[in-house]
Amino acid sequence: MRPRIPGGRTTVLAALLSLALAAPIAAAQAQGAPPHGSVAGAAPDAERPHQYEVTGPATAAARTALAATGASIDEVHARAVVITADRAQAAAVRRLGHTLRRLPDPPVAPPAAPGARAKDFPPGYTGYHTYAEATKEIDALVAKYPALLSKQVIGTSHEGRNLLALKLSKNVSKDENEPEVLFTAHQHAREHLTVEMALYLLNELTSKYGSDARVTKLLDSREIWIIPDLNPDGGAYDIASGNFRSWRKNRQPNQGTSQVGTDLNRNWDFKWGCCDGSSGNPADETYRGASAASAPEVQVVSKFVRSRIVGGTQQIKAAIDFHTYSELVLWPFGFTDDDTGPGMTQDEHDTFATIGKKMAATNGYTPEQSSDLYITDGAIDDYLWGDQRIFAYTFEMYPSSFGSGGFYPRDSVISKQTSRNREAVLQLLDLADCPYRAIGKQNQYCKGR
Ligand code: 0X9
Ligand code: CA
Ligand code: ZN
Repeated sequence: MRPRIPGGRTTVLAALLSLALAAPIAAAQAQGAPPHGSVAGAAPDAERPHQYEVTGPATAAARTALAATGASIDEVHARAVVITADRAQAAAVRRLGHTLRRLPDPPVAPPAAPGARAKDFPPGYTGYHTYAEATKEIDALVAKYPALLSKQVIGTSHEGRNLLALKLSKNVSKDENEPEVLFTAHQHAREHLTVEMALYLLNELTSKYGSDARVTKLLDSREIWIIPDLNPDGGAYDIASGNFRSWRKNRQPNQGTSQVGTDLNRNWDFKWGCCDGSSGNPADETYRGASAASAPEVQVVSKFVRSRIVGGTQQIKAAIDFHTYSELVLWPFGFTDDDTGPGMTQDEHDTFATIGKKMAATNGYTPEQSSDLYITDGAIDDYLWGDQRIFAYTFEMYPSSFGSGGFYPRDSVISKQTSRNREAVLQLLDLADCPYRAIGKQNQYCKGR
């Protein structure tokens, strides 16, 4: 059967959670998180959702039922979860019989002038890259390492921002017959740390080529794709008012309603909307969109992934999609509780689990099948595996809980929390020539490569 969330971790987190709940502000500050609470004069944002600690749900089935209210589940504990919900979703969760406790909002900056658009992250967060800053940094890296790094515009977001794919390899301008690996980030607008993860990888893998033996060998023998920002519109919207908006979805309007946005990680074209793992209500955090791949951002990236089928063979062998938060390494499937079944043999499951645990041993995250948390349908990792047979993982980055900053940890953590995943990334790159090597079955599955 599926592994349960290890008791040790849940116990520690439960203790942490109750500590933070007893004195949220003090606990948060003790751990280096930003001060919470509103600054006098800050404009209240009636629309913005809030985080709640919900006591009650103790099984994946109970959490899936809770997710059906349209709230997003941000943390999972043995007998409680943390959710993000608007007023209606919070009421629906209460109707399920659970007890809700509201958590402090992310920090509020002094109000911007009416109508003014914030150009940068607020104080304490300026180390995060806005879309414009990330673009500038990427262009500078491409100019500095033209033989190793190339940039393609693979399409545009709903609001017209460029969606980029960066390729890293020796002889980068040639399509060589080398195993390819894909790293994606920032499907969810408020998960800004994931863009920093992508930028860290771009910097690390270019600047260490020729001096670090492992990096050199991997760039010599792999083709690495990095899509650093799947949801630039959502990211910009999340910071535009000068206060964080806790926004999750993209910024695509929905017909017949004023409710904006699709949850990109419920919009992928594999078992889309199949299994109560997403919402059909445009008002919800986990709205799956009008149809599979209806979000332009998902369409563009799906098309890019399919473009890597060369001579009938998908060149991309492995992938990580970066999210925050909870410090987890997740693997498919998310749409079903079953470990194995159609589309997932025992050997495939064992390969996923073995590599997932190996990576988690390097960064201290908790490894598990994604449906151990709750059911999700239309998520990217299910698509990449189910449709393209790519060994695709989801990483939920720092922190482990809202007490350490939740979706909004300060910029001082960026360096430590991105480099923390270096070893896991290098291991996946190394295994990309034959993931089945992780379970000793390379001769059975990868002969003649
Ligand atoms: O709900 C999600 O999309 C992810 N959590 S987040 O807080 N970043 O929104 C978890 C997805 C888990 N399911 C799969 N990876 N399939
Ligand atoms: Ca190459
Ligand atoms: Zn996410």
